[in-house]
Amino acid sequence: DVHYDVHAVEEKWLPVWESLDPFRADDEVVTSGAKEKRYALTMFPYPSGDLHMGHAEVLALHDVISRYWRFRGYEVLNPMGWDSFGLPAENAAIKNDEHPATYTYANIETQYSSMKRYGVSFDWSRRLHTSDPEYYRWTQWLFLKFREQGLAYRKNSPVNWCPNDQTVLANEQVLADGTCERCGAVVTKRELTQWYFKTTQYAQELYDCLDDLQGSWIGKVVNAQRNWIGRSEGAHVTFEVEGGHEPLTVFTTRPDTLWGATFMVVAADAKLAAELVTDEHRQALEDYLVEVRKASDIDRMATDRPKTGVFLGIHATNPINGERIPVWASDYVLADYGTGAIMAVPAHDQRDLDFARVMGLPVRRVVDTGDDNPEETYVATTGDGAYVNSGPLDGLTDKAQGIHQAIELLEADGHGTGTVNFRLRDWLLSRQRYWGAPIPIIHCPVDGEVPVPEDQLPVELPALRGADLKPKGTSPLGAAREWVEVTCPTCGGPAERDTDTMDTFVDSSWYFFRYLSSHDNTQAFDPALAKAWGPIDLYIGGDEHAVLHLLYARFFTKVLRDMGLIDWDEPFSAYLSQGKVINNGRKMSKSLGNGVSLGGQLEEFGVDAVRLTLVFASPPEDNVDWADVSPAGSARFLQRAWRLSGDVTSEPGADPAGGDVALRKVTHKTVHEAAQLLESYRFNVVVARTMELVNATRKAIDSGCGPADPAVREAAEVVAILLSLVAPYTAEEMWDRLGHQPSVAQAPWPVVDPALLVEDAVTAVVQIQGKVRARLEVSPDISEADLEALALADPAVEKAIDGRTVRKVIVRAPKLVNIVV
Ligand code: ANZ
Repeated sequence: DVHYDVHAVEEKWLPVWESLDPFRADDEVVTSGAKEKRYALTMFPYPSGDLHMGHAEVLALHDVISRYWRFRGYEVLNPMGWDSFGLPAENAAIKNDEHPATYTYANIETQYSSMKRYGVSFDWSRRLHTSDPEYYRWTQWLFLKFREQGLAYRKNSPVNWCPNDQTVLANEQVLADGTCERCGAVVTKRELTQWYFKTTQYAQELYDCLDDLQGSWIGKVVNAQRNWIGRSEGAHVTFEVEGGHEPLTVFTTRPDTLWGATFMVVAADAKLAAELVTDEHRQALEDYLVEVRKASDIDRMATDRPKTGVFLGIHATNPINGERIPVWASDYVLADYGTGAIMAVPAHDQRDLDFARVMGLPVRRVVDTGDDNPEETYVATTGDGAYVNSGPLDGLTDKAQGIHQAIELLEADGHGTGTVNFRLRDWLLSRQRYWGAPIPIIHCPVDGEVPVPEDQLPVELPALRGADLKPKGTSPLGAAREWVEVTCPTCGGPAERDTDTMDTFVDSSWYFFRYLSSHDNTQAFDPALAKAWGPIDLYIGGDEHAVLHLLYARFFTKVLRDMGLIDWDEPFSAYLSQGKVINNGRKMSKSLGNGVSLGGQLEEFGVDAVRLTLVFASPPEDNVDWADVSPAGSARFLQRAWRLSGDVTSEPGADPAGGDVALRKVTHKTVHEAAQLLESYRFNVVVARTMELVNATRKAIDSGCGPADPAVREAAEVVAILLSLVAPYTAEEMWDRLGHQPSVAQAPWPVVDPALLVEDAVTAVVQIQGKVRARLEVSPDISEADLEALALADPAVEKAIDGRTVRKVIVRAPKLVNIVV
């Protein structure tokens, strides 16, 4: 009876849990207010292959908090599903020559049984897959609702194009080095008509609400969101252009430097450039554009990149001093930021200065910062300083004041206005790929864009069995002629379906609403349930989604609120991103050959040992290096914990009141601290405390009060309950052997007796010549030396000694000190 068979225990408890179904969330008790709710969410996986170590970690962490909340009496909603549309599944399917649906649903089943075996406390009755028509029907419905409000629209513009995946990408899907986040190919630009969500309409609110999330969201994610939205305060300034053109408006964060604007630059690939260029310079612009189309936005903005560009042959007038300045085109100005045109102030902007230097354009300093003159050094100065050559600003020394005055001057004579600009772009959502939700729009030569009537949703994907789904630059759906050719819902004439599908990030922007009503075929979700369950109390997920998914989900939430479907502003009250599971200091990868198979680890050590190892290894947000941890050690610890349950000889329900006080104190202190640690997500420390309690209990059994003492039972039961947060099988087995009915997940959370938390103190009496002079509160195990020192240092004692020589000190720790003078 010293070992248990981990796999046999897994086999034993899985069907019991299945029939007990202890994790089903009850809507009724929450809508009626009978119980307080907690909504625990973890990112749902893509069904590519089986679960891996990364999944194992996030699931283990997530389960700690969901199980804990349930113990504390909350009604917990803890759902799971699959993000089952998208490129990973489609690419894998193409590679394996399978239909994406076959591949996807087979993987879902594999992952489902792995999750079950992994023992996560999900409410499986709410399971969903975003590629099911019952799900994407509502994705399409939401798209139409967004469109009704002008929040989904189509426009023609240069878009990011992945030449490998042959599809467009949202800005968020292009990495900092200008490559595709999925396949690593260098992203280029293409001019296409595409669908967008108007995320920019919510830019200000998406930005402002981050202040409220600061503190309950992991800090780096809040910052990443802030940077991505990129709020800049500045001004729009309008310049008259010669040759009968429309005036040119620029966005600038430094209107105070207007006196130093010596030329203007428009984005070479913006329509504006083609409109402004004179016939004489047109060919040069077109030649230049061929080069520009090859570069990514990131490259283009890079300060250290050699500057290139062409003169457009025209001049503009600086509104503040009437100066005539040339207008150029270059790729360092982006077409879709601000107005796509800038006033160049080379003395105080390094990119402008580099450009001026290459093109031989004038440089004029207007702020003397005390640094060397940029006109000579070619190092732009950006700090505060005294304004020079700046008319009414001369003499000022404060940048904020300069900006303020410049805006006032511009506003006074109608040449500009103060404004706020955001880096955030509208979300490009259409994809030229098969495996996604079809865009529910019909294009009619008479009526234009016609929404598919709601009662005809979902627009189901045509099966296209056996068809070639390889990306060709246009959607494979175009090949399904019978599907494409429809009659127009408005005029009844011949029309065609939109053949693009939606970005998978659309599917995942609202799945946490669908969990509330996953089987409701009358609505996307029930607003009453959203009111009762929302917002999500803790969202755990990977860093890689810090910008894209979280931002899109926040955007959807705000739109749904404005539609009156929910009454909360932010979807995730708290957000935690887990670290990665690495090996030998490096990310696990095929090429490094350092991958660790989750299946192999589970086979060797069992589910509980793997889960415990992952939770114990580090705080949730830190990486876990599999080379530094010991699943074998975890397995040994679990066996040790389990042995306690066999050693207890008192009966279930034995009153611990008269039991061993020392052990009881450890037990109660452990429960008390565990609760505090769990509330602050310090799960690894909870495991450490549980280990200490196991040791204390072992000691009590072997060399203390003995196995019959009810304090031993109390301790072993607490071990089972705390362990159930990370090692549910071992905990269930312990609970059973301790004589209780399953499941330990339904056990009452141990009640802490505050009296047992008090650190003991005893009163030591200090006598001088037999007379009591002081009383000291000391620890019961204080040493004789410490007690003597304390007594002699006491002011009352010192006073009573009054400078006389101490002859003798008799110490009886911890109660008595007798001083003879
Ligand atoms: C004149 C100026 C003088 C500027 C100066 C800066 C310093 P953020 O902070 O990112 O919003 N800019 C505006 N539109 C641009 C575009 N489409 N592509 C590239 N650059 C653009 O940056 C705003 C500043 O970036 C603007 O302020 C503009 O240059 C430039 F001493 O105007 B500034």
